Amino acid sequence: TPSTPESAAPDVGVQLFQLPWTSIAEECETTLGPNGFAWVLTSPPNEHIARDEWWASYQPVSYELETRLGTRDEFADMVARCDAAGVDVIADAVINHMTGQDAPGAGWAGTPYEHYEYPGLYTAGDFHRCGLTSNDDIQDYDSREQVQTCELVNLADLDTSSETVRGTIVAYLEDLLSLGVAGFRIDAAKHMTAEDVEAIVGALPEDTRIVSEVIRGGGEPIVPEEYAEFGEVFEFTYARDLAPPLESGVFSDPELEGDRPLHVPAGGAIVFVDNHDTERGEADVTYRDGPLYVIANALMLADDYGTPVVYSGYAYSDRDAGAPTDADGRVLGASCAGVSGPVEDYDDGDRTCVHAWTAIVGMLEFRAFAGDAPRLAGVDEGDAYGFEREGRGVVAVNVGAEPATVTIPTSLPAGEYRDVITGATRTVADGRVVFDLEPLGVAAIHIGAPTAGI
Ligand code: LAG
Ligand code: CA
Repeated sequence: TPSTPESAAPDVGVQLFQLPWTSIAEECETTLGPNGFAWVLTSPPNEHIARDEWWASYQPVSYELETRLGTRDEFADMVARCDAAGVDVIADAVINHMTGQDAPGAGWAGTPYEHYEYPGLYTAGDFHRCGLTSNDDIQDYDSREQVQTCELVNLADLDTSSETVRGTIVAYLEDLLSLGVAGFRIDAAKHMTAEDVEAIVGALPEDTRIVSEVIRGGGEPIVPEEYAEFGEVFEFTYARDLAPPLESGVFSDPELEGDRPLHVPAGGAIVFVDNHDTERGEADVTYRDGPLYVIANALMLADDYGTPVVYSGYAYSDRDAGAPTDADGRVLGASCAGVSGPVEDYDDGDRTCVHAWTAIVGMLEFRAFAGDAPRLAGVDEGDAYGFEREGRGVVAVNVGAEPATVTIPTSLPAGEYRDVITGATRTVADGRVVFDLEPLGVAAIHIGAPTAGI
């Protein structure tokens, strides 16, 4: 029996989209901590406009920590409980803009506002009014100036070059840090200059984790690399590369030596199969694809590139529909206990609970044992494909509708291993492992789960 190596430090995150703070705290204790998730990305924690659509969260009214996902006290309690469960909290920081409402109104917590007036926080002079387009909206993504100083879908664009604006944003982020959050997703980072974002996050403690959302756009002048200088960035290219082979059955290995083309260096890359925007947009494989989505996640979690974040949201047929609420508009809590995989038919509002799926949890275990072992050249046999993480584990997938077999050479010691996906026994012999795979099946073995030597 091979000796069990030290597990790698957990690195995988999960985006719990529009899940209330009390439920995230529960998930940290029951599912995320025990299964080795390292961090959770929450939806924005600050006061937003009072509307039913999920995207109300992306229209800040104030920096009071009162939202339909929970109160300040609930947020603080969540951070403490997740921390105790070994799970860091990363908050979604919406700092590029305020609301996009032309009419005056009051926020979720009752704070009055106008499009360019936020009493006690910002006044008209704190906003860019770019004057470059007819309505001040961004129209041309090839124009750096428009993207960074005009308005993203009418959202009042903060002048993040201003010292007073920066100071107000820093005070908000410091407040969240005082409650124990580990860091921030910087929403719409592309719409602020890298210099502005760097100045803001540079005012925070050194160990604050920063993940900038900079959607890579072909030929656009603003690139994620600019923001990788002072933190991590979401690498959108990764998800774009994942889906086509799942649909065609034709796999090819990524660049296995050095940096991947059109990807930021691995150390600063956050990768994902989809997120709340791409599942409503460019993503070809989402929760709706059930087993194929499991395969996409398994390949990401098995990979040696970047830090994965699993996405866990809710089913919807209307892209604007918010998560289910009570009569007062508070988002209902939900538990993922007992959810073991995707289902065929979701009702609108059902939580997908991807982070609780057996296959995802199994791949977290695989990943912990794979550590920093390099990914080796893969084998593509018909609709099946698989690869080894050198000496640590082997993963295989079948994207076809028929059973398939793939034989992968491996340096894992001969013996029998527990498949972390199905629980079946898989045999390594003569320097190879033969995986018999169900239609749309996944299998993975690792050096930490031998059941017998041969
Ligand atoms: C993001 N990252 O850069 C978020 O991940 C993304 O979800 C946000 O868009 C966007 N940037 C602003 O933070 C979401 C929705 C939009 C929504 C926007 C503001 O995808 O649909 O726009 O949040 O709430 C909505 C309407 C627009 C309208 C705008 C202003 O769809 O038609 O112009 O609100 O009222
Ligand atoms: Ca801006």
